[in-house]
Amino acid sequence: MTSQRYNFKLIEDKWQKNWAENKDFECDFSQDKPKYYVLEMFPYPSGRLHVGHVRNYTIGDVIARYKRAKGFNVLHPMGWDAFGLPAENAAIEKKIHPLKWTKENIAVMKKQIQSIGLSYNWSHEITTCDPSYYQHQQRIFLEFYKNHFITRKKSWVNWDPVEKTVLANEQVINGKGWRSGALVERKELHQWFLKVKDAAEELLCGLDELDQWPERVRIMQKNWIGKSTGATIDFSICGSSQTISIFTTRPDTLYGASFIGLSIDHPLIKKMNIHGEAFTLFQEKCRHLSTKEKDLEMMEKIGFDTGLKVQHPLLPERQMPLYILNYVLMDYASGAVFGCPAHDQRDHEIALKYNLPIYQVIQPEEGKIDCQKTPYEGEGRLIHSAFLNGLTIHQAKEKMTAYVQEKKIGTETITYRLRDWGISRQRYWGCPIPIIHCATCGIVPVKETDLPIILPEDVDFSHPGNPLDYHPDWKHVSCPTCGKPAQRETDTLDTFFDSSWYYLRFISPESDTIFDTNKVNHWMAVDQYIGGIEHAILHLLYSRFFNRTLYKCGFVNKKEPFKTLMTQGMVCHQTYKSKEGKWLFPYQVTEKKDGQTYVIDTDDIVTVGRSEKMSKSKKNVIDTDEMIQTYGADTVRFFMLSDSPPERDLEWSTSGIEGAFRFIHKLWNECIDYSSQGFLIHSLKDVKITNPVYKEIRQKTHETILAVCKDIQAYKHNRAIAHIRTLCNIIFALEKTKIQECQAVLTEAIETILCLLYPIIPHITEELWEKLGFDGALTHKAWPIADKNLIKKSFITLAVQINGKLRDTIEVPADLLPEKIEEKVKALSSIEKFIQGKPIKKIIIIPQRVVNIVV
Ligand code: ANZ
Ligand code: ZN
Repeated sequence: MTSQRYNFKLIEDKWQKNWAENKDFECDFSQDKPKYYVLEMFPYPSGRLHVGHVRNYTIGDVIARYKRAKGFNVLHPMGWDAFGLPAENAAIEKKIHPLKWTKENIAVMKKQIQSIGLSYNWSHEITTCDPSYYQHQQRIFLEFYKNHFITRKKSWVNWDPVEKTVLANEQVINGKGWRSGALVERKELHQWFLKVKDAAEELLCGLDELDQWPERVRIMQKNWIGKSTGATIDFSICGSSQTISIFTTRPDTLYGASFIGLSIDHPLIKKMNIHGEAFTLFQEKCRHLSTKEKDLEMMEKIGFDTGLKVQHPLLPERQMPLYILNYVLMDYASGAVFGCPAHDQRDHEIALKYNLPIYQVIQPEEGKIDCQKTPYEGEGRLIHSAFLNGLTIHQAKEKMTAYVQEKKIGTETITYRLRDWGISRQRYWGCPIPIIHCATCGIVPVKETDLPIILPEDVDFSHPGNPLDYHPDWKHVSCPTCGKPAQRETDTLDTFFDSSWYYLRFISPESDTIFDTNKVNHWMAVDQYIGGIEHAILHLLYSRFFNRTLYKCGFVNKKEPFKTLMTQGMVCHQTYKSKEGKWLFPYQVTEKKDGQTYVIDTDDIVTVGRSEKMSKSKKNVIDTDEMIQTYGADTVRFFMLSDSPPERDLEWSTSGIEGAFRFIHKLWNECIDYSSQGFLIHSLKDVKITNPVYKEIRQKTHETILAVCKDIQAYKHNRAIAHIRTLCNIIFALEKTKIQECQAVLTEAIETILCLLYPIIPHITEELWEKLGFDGALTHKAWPIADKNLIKKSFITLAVQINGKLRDTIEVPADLLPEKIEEKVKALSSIEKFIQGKPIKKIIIIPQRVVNIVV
């Protein structure tokens, strides 16, 4: 009976073909079913699917299949985030054209995805490097530009002088270019920006509405937006009419100011016309400043004394030196600070280094401190601060802010850490920016009718710098306004731009406008978005900004794009090291009976390290293709979902996957056994169940339906699986007889098990469904409904007291509401007897235990 063996290859192949041929997962734009849009973050086509992808998509697939069975019209699309640097690197290193490299990778990864049996609407597939996608992105760019959401301004970038290119922060390693090794320079370039900063407040407030997002993500976004309230105070330079505006979150410490610091990029510095070797040296040091915030925090704080003095606004006798400081950023607040070394770490470092006075102005409530040695940044009360003395920090902030406003030397100010989003990349493999630069007319947007601006394919990567710049004719065009020779913008768009609106394009990828507004308004917002926590800030914030901006331009009718968000945990694996201290792949080692782990080839002992996030550098990775080849997609899916809830890390282990494999085998064998012994499918309609054993099985079956529903909706897939396994164990252990009653109850249980397991392991359940002779395809079967009458409610017994004396007991459902309990207690005849018509003063309920009536 070889055909009865569990051959997952044949089965998985068969059903994947079947679903595709029947177009089982295509959704229509019908209004009669409620809509459900489930989306997993689309992948970058790097070449191979990572285990993390598989987990992400499997979680999404369970939700999509479950929602379909629940009667929803489900949109579940997949596509490719296909522009970006790796393709360009491949072009340079392997001499493959980025387009070819990308297309080949997509083909490989699509096959991998299909082998997992994911229920995608493949007719909605999009690829961001395709003109059919990016031409609409160019339309969005023009809309945003027209409505002043995009601007061009100068900004500092990391410049690799050898490669003649701008580097992303990640490409700067220890201050050097990652490929050339050249010392990175700061360079000011004209760049395109999305004005995210203007939306800071609404992006912050909008977080309150996202109550179905993980709290952790909302906090991360809040911190990133970084709202600070403080004051901007004007300081004047001694012997000059020049003033410097300074933002501070600590106006309470104004009497503690001992120096003033400017950013190296502050416009005043140019005016000062400083010369000399020392200044050149200082400038040189600043030239290699990182634009990374973490680096700025860690680096040595240095300053340059301009020799100028600044007047303290409240103390006529205090004139403070004016320094240029390497930790003051031009793009935060006004690019200037007043140094208060007693209460700020960075300022303290500077004061010690340049021997500047340290004035303590905050005193902790208790204990002694010495601010000359270490700065004090904690709570306390004001000292040495005239009218502020004795106040708390909070009170003093308010009082000082009011004071400077009244004296007209300052104002209350709110600032945000959030910066405008630089979207220009000096790169080839990205969406061309639809702008033309004309010597006469300036910046001229490309005419809508001239779109798309297609990326040329014939480019040369042998030259350093941006290939679009060196292309012989691509950038040379005539100005759309005056007709004179002009040049195309050769910067391309940051790939975060591509992924900030793909969820909208997915809805109507066929549309020849940006999107079909009717459909977009029907399907948005995304009901369930699933992805990695690494996107908690940038991608999610940019997408929120994009959607809100499209809303303002009248393109969509909802402000927030993602209603519910789930961030899945990492996939982890133990690490292995050889005796030489080299990392080993899991497939190179084996654990023997003695509990030790050995290298398979040499029998050398292996050091087993702790489980960590899978990463190529530590070789603790497993190949998903190989797993699917060995165990089948259903087993991989089952294991990934059963080990831990989606939000938690998943510990990959051979024993875990083998356990999953055994369960699936068992399920197969039990079902096949059942049908091959001539057991029939029996409807429960014609059978009366009297045997208590079978009654209990029915009850368990219906309880399982209810529990699994609850667990899937709460994203506790692991718990749902545990419930189904419990039911399976009961059924598998049952002595199966041909009594009608037994067969009918078993039929119901098996039918239910297959339905409940279907979203998790769809191939084998479809096959068994067909083999056992159930009606139709499981894919089209509605989700089972639990018969509430069959579910035993749990009851509890409460003691009933009158004025503290036990008078009776009462049995009530465990979840009965307090007011219902009161009603029931009042109706007890025993109680009436004791109360004898006296008015009840109050009823005290001690949950799960006592009801006390006070008369
Ligand atoms: C005086 C002071 C006294 C400050 C003190 C702190 C402690 P957050 O909270 O992040 O908004 N600052 C202002 N502009 C800056 C710039 N462009 N680059 C670097 N630092 C800047 O930080 C606000 C504080 O950072 C401000 O408050 C200012 O220093 C500094 F005991 O002013 B403070
Ligand atoms: Zn012109």
